[in-house]
Amino acid sequence: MPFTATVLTILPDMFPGPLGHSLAGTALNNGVWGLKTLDIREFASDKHRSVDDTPAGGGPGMVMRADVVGRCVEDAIARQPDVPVIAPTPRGKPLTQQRAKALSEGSGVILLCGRFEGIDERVFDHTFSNGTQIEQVSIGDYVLSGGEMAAMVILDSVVRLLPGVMGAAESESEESFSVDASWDGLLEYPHYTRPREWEGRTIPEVLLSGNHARISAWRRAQAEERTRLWRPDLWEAYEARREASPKGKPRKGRS
Ligand code: 6GU
Repeated sequence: MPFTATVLTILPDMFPGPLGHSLAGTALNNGVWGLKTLDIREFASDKHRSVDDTPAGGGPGMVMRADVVGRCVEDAIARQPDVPVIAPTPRGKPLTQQRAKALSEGSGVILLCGRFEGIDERVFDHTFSNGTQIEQVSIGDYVLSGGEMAAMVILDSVVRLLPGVMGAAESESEESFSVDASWDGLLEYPHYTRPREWEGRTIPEVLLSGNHARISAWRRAQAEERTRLWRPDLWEAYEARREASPKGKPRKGRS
């Protein structure tokens, strides 16, 4: 059975959306991974199929009902009892490359997408029938109008790591935030291709030298320099790891 994502949403037509294109889309069409949606509205019980109601205590907007969302999550868990349930939300634990990698090594994920002001808090306090508690994950410190686009971002980061999705084996291992041990925590080095000259700018000579040892050393130096200048937070963590392990090869994992 391939990696299977089940997205719980009141907007199932948003999927696969961008995930139906390019790398992820090809892999989806080839059965390398599977995508299902569950329409939360199908779990409503009244004739108007309400999924939301006014907030207790007053205030703006609407809140998704615990009973409706709870039934939908239970239904998804019954089909996939062994996968994590993740709710995309700006208050969640930040998504990292490590988390994406861990998810890609599992059998799938259930993504619970909220809309309106949010989901009744009791859904997050609840332990579901198989012992699962919902994990909250954020893709960054800004607010989206619903969890769907964040769910797509999470899935894109996971799907590209599945075996057989990326072309060249090494195209992942040297890039920014790769989990590869020695490049871990560095930004990507710069890339160039034809033409050799564009708008008066040439390709760095070393890349045309054919000297692979020199090229590797140059790329490493560029990656380190960019990280130091552009992401001092990552550079500090990288240096701390390098300090703790010999030969300038940081250990796997980051602080
Ligand atoms: Cl993961 N979800 C939503 N709805 N908004 C967000 C987010 C996630 N991350 C940042 N903003």
